[in-house]
Amino acid sequence: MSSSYYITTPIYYVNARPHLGHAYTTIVADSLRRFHELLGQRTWFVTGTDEHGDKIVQAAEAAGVTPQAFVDGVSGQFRALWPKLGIRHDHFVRTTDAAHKAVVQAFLGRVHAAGDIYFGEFGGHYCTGCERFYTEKELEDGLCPQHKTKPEFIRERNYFFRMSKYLPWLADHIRKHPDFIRPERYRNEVLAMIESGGLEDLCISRPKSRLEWGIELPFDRDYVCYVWFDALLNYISALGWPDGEGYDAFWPGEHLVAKDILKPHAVFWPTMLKAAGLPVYRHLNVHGYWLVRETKMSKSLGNVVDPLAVAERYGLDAFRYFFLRDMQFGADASFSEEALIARINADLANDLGNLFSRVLSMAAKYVDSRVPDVALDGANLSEDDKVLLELAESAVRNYVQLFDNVRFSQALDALWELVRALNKYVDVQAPWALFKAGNMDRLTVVLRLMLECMRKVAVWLWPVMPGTAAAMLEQLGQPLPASERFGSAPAPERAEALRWDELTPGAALAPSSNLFPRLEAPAEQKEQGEDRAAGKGKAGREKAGQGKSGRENNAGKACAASPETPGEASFADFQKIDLRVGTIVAAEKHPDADKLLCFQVDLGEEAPRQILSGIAEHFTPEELVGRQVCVVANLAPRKIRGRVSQGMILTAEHEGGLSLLAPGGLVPGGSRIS
Ligand code: ME8
Repeated sequence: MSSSYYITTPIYYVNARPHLGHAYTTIVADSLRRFHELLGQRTWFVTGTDEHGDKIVQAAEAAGVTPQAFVDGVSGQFRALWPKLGIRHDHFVRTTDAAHKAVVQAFLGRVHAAGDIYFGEFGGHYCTGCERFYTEKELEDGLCPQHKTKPEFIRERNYFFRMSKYLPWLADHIRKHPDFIRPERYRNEVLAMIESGGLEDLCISRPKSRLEWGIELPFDRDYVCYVWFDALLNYISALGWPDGEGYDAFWPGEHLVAKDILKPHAVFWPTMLKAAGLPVYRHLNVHGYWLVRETKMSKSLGNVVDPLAVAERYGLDAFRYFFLRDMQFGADASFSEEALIARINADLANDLGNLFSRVLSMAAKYVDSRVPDVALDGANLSEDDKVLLELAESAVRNYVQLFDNVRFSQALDALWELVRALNKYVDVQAPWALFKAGNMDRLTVVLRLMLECMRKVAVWLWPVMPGTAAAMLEQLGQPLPASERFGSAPAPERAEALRWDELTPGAALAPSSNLFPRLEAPAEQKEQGEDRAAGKGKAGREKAGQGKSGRENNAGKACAASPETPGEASFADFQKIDLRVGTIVAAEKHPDADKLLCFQVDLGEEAPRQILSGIAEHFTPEELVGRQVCVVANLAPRKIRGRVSQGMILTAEHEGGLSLLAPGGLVPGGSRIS
């Protein structure tokens, strides 16, 4: 592993405001940089704006301002957005910066002096949208394949870069370095592009008579540099090439782009570097498009999503998590609020949030919210504990390896294996039972082990969800250092993955946690959800049994199997039902349903549960607060009229109306009914 890590995003055109696609690339770059920082590497992260070329001139004209005023404005919007999305770049490069211009001219001078730039006449189909010439062969029905517009045929004298000279070397380099361009599908695409023989020398100038808004060629003042040749050089101008400290420390780095700009990054850029005698980048990481309603975002279709609005509505870290989890890196993915909400509820509220909430509430009850002072050595670990530790170690190892290979979705899934295993471990170890039995030795081991594993989860989530990770670590009594950087503390990945006694014994834990409250589904989904909850239709019933934890699964099956008139139940069937005594601590009418009451019921767990019951015709909410009731505690959660009900209150129907079942005398909340 190299001691330094340099990551870049494309520098974005300033002819449009930043949207969801730009936010994705930049958030991924930020996560990658944080991940490598966590591995103990020295990191550098550059993003910026691409401000020259025809497109910008046209956009400025349309806005009625000078190109400079125009680019200053939009570049400022990009720069202002990134911190709001939790992005911490080290340098923001602009192609109109004097330092960048000087680098472009120095680079052009070097390649020209080496004889790889020549003057010639050229006729081609020019697409303003792409800022490039197309050959006849590349057009589709005479139209630009990207923009579906008719390019203008232009014949003019220009400067050319001898790109074709370096193509055999490039093909060889790609073959010898399988992850130079990744994922593989793009590597194959580039090899096919080179092998097709369709690539020629690259026209790298525009006569000033046609375009003035660019960087002047150092060897001919009548020409400006082609926008792509200029833009690609940002990756080294940002490091102060040729003799800046940053260049020495961080080049070669790696790039992150979407598939739309594969060719300039996979063909133009490495051949440019080779011609100038510079090392090529380590990896080109290529992702697909975020689609909205199955199409690429575009202003004219009116489906452009504002990333800040999404982050403000659903929470920044949840949004970042969704981005990395829902896109298989390399393939296209569909963005929708429904998908975002489903992901937040399943992974963050149910799995992760619930884990923190349960364990911290138990720690509050049983160990006075202190990290138990107990060593996790072989002697006091049970078989279950050892299995959990092994699973945790392999989950973290897989996470690190997958993340490093830009397979973010699979990496997070690997980490979630640990989150899910922890939730299961709580169910199986039943700390409440250990407490009741006075088995504090075992209880402290169980709690400490879970807290240590939760710390692992928090640390490794930091690249993706920095704010949440900081909150989780704080809740675990291990606040991040004020600088909020892991980089300063060397954390070689294996040592980090294998260490288990990082928490400070006696450190104060948060008494409770509410990291990710469940979100409501949008209106149209709500209907479907209610149908499912009410068990209408086969699909609904089947879905009810698809809960993630074993507890939900069992309950789901019990639910689906419940016939109109109960037949004989085996003892094993009966044992599946978890009946408990609960105390109603709060009650209110459901705002949208006359017959429903919503209760908060204390079942001796970390927090009261919400349970809905259709008994509003028989009771007022006020008269029930403080009453004890019998509850089916392991019923799969159901959504009823927009609210989740986590259990069922048992009643007896009789001629006189309805009675609540209750124990004969006052008993502790959560007492088992058998
Ligand atoms: O191409 N899904 O700038 P650009 C995912 N200036 N990512 C998307 C996306 C989508 N729907 N839409 C845009 C340029 N992106 C040049 C780059 S680099 C030397 C010069 C992201 O503003 C993605 O990263 O058109 C894509 O490659 C980039 O924005 C294109 O940005």
